[in-house]
Amino acid sequence: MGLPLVLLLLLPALLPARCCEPPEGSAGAVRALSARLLGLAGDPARDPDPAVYLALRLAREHDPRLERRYLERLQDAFRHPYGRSAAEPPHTGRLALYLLGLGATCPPPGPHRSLVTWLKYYLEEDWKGSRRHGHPLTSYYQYGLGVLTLCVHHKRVREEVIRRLLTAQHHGRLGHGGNAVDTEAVVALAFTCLEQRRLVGTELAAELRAAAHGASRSMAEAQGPDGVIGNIYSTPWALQVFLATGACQTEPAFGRAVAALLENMEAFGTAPTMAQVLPVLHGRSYLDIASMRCREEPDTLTPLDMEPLAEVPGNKTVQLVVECPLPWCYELRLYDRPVPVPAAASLLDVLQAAAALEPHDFKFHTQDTPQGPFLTQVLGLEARQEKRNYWQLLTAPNTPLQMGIADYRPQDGETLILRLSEW
Ligand code: B12
Repeated sequence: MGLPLVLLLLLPALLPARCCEPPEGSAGAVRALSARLLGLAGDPARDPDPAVYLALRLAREHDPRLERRYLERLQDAFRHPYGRSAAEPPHTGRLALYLLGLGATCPPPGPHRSLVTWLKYYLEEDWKGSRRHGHPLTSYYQYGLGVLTLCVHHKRVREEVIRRLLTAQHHGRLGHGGNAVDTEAVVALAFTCLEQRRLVGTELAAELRAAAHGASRSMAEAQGPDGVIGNIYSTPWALQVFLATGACQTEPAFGRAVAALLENMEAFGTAPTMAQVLPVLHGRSYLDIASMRCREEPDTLTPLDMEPLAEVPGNKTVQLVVECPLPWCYELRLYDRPVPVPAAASLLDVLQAAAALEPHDFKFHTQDTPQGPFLTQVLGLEARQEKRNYWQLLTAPNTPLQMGIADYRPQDGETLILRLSEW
């Protein structure tokens, strides 16, 4: 005899909360972070970012009106006809994120067949690039995001395109600048999606399952004693993999990593970082977009304004160093000077102060990205995407910063290095 009907109906209420969700006690902090992201999303001065929209959609509570308005702004921003000139790399990652966002919209927007076709085209371009140069034209992160998105939209991807990722993972080629966790995680999410949604034959499915589980295991092994996997900003990505593969139910690293995020919530103070951490704090991964059902959503979230930064009186001095260790540079150390700035200054403020110093021998350029200003040029030397070099930010003697120029606030007496590096 089975369980009586009334007991069956009561069962979900009697069972403990799913073990893959963050602890009950963290609900208030997670809700406050969601509300703060909502506050930033309501600011018309900020460009809309599909990753922010995704985080709002994957949350447990909503503000449907504000989400709708954000979607409209996003649709406006992505309306321009697609295409690409030979000079720029394909828009694989941006379009993939936007399509993931559309996939998470309730009710679903009209068909976006032409955008899916564009994404397939970009992915093919990236694939051709990876055959020619040994890496995609964009990055393995964007290439992985492209495969994941097509899978979430239930679109098949050519086996060769998938095999490129398997080979790269197998040969440990997914890393950049020493931190590979974010990229490995995105790729493992793509593998898990393809396998779970049965978009590939049984043989490849088994390979993808093994690869995703291997990635999940190596992320658990890479966990530090503080619970962090890679760094604090890549930890949410590792958690998405534990959630998507179901490893969250058995893997002790899962609970430790969630605890690390909850202990370090102040690290997630900008819209893009909040957007990366919130889905996992709601117990969700990007794979959940594939199974989202449009039900009544609780209209219970209200935007919260960010507290202004505390005023810090006084001044500090930062030593600014510019290095060019690449073979074609005429000299290693191109600049080395103390720069006096107000105590609350960011690295961007330091660069601006250096540019204003006599005899005006320091120059730099930035490019706006959804993550903030990206340093592209220093002392007239431009980091070139196609040459895969970039201006790396370090604190002396040799520690790469985990934040961009606008977010990092150096200490008094700190030495900061801008180093032209390869990735
Ligand atoms: C690939 C990548 C890079 C590549 C980008 C080149 C390229 N053409 O792809 C390189 C190696 C150059 C790079 C550099 C840096 N990166 Co990076 N990068 C990534 C990664 C893995 C994927 C980004 C991506 O393609 N997103 C998808 C596309 C569609 O979105 P997008 O917003 O258009 O992406 C562009 C910008 O994000 C920009 N970008 C990449 N990294 C960074 C970092 C900052 C601070 C800014 C403002 C922009 C920026 O390049 C992307 C491609 O054009 C992310 C991982 C992640 N979880 O997001 C880290 C990530 C964004 N990077 C990070 C960091 C810290 C840096 C550096 C500051 C490291 C350093 N110490 O020098 C530098 C930036 C220095 C500078 N010059 O301003 C952190 C940011 C954390 C934070 N607090 O916000 C992340 C989250 C990695 C991590 N887990 O720590 N990065």
